[in-house]
Amino acid sequence: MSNRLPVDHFVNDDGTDGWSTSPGGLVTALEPLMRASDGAWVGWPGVADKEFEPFENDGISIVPVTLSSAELEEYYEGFSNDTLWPLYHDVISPPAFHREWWEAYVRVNRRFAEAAAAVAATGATVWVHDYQLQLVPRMLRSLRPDVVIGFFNHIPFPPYGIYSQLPWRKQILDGLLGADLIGFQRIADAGNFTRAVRRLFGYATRGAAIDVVDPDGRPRRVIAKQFPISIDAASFENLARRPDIQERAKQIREDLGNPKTIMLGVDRLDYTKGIGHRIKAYGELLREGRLSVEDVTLVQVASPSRERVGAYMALRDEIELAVGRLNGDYSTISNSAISYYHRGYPREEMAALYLAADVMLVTALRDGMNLVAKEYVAARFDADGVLVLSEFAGASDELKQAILINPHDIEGVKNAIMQAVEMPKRERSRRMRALRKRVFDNDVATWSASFLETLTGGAAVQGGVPENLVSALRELSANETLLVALDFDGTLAPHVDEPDDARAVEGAQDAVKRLLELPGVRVALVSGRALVSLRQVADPADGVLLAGSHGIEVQLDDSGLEIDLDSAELEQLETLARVLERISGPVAGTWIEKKPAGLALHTRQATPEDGIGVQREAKAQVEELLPGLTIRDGKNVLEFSVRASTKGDALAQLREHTGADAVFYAGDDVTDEDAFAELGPDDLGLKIGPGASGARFRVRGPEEVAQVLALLADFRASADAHGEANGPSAE
Ligand code: GDG
Repeated sequence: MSNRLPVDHFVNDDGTDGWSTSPGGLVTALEPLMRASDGAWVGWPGVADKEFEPFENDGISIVPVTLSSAELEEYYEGFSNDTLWPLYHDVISPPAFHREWWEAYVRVNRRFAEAAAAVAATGATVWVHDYQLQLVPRMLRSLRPDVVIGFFNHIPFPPYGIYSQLPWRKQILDGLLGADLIGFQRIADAGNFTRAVRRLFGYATRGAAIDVVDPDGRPRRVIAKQFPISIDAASFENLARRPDIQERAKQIREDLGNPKTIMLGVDRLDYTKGIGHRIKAYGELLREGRLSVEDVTLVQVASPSRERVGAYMALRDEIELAVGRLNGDYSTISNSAISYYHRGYPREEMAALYLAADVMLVTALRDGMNLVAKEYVAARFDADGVLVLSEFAGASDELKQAILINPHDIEGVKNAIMQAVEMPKRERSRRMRALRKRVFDNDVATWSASFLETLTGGAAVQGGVPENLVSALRELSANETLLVALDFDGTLAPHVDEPDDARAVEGAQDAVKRLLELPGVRVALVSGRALVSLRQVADPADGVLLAGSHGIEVQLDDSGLEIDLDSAELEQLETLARVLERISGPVAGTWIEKKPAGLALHTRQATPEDGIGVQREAKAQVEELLPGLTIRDGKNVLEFSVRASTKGDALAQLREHTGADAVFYAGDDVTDEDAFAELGPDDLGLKIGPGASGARFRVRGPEEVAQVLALLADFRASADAHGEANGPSAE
């Protein structure tokens, strides 16, 4: 989730809506992952007052959130960009506090949270981005306690003395603490955040861990730490290596009159970027004769930004006045002091500019990271060029071989510029090589992987079977009798829209067959599916034990099975049916399905708003009329059941029935957590995919489960052959 979607809207010639992908670093980093995990991106499409239906773009579901033009003014231009932005950037410009802006911020954050709650699968991982959405984690957690929530703050987090000016300082912190993991650019930002939490909430913190208490009174651990963002370095280098881009870089140098030194600044026109400080230092060097326009020129790209916010209008006037003065004082007919461009350029032109520039000036007064600095480094495959970098940009924590400056110290900036202009080639390339190593070692893919690994336990992101799991399987296989209990959908079979279409992957089918034939091994399927539906995918005649409907229906042989509800349960079922029919009846796209001991309310074909509304209403009424009834959240479905049972209950029953010495359990769903909780130290739990889990091991998907089961069968077979397991065959 981010304020802006990674797509731009346009209108086709025939009046229909069209979408183009904006190729930002975030999209590049997350695209493969989102595609692989059936991901959705929730955000605002960039046009006010227009509603768009969710759609697919390049394999990613796009879920547009609507903003009115009044909300755009109050939530986005107002609270986000004229309250939070200046406050979080050291109050370089005074923040404005308006209660109506805050109210709009709350309202819009709630809309985002609801949109995510409506589309996230059970146990999904939701990654919320940036300061516009700081209330979303808490709101989302209360709507969907099952999802795992990460938050990343792209801008700095200010010291307490500044942060505490915010009239809504407690609400914002509380909003963020709804997340499981809160990521910052710098270690200093994470420290500022943790200190603010201690001051305002008194929670205990140890290192990155904060022990919070949720509104329901339950303790929970939140992690707050730094994850410095980066760029897709390889793709930037590839761009710079293109012959047409190199040709263009040469052309730029020629058009500027082939000066000895070209200096470059590339920034959004923002008061945090220190553009004025840069121009001032350069102007003084020209005035003092330390530099001359015959030898040196400055190219400044200032891309238009937030042009309806007063402080940005004033900044533009100020910068353009300074540029005009400098050119008036020092430019000649053949040499300009500054070439200033107030417009955006395509990425290709940016790469050519980076290649053409001998010195890159990044003089931000405060900047979360500053990706321009990293892009410059990535583009310089020739290991040339000098980076002058502000200490107040997050990038300076990593890019130590740049010439680091304090932009407020104008004399210091001037000396740094002179050092850059005069730096010998050998030193330039030594520094640039070190900078490049850093940027390529820590690119945006590493960044997102390490964030997600911390959030979800991570192995989910990689393929294959981890080494420590292999040895645990070997150990497990040596037990005398073994129960292999498996969830079906998402574990043996990939998730599909129609349950009837689900099939276990081939390797898993083979491995299960082998396990069934091995002495001392029992195999069970433990599923949320009703038993009838489970029988479609596994045959009890083959010896598979079945536990359906989260353990309400357990089949331990190949005879038929009916479950008998007692009269109290039947009465509850009747009430439940009445309530659900009343709520779902009038709403198109919702329907009720009969379950062995309850009912399921489906909202898959309703609009997201209707779906959320119907679910919320149903939950509230059922909780009131039938307190204690089991309710399960699924993707676009709510399941109510009059008999309380969990997969944990099912597993306990199966363990007792088989008398197994050890249990292997694998599952991907939140409901599988009840089963993991049943496992003892000699058992082995395997979580499939991302999401918080009590399982000891984790793999990516059904293909990996197949490999794991095959390994287990191999170990077991060879243990039998060597008489290590004293199973029935050995007796
Ligand atoms: C925020 C934080 C943090 C700029 N002009 C043009 C253009 N750009 C591209 C740059 C770069 C990006 O925009 C700017 O990123 P920065 O990191 O420099 O700064 P912010 O926009 O303030 O970003 C910042 C970042 O979030 C990520 O977390 O680093 O601290 O403030 O990629 O190349 N791109 C094109 N034409 C332009 O005219 N194509």
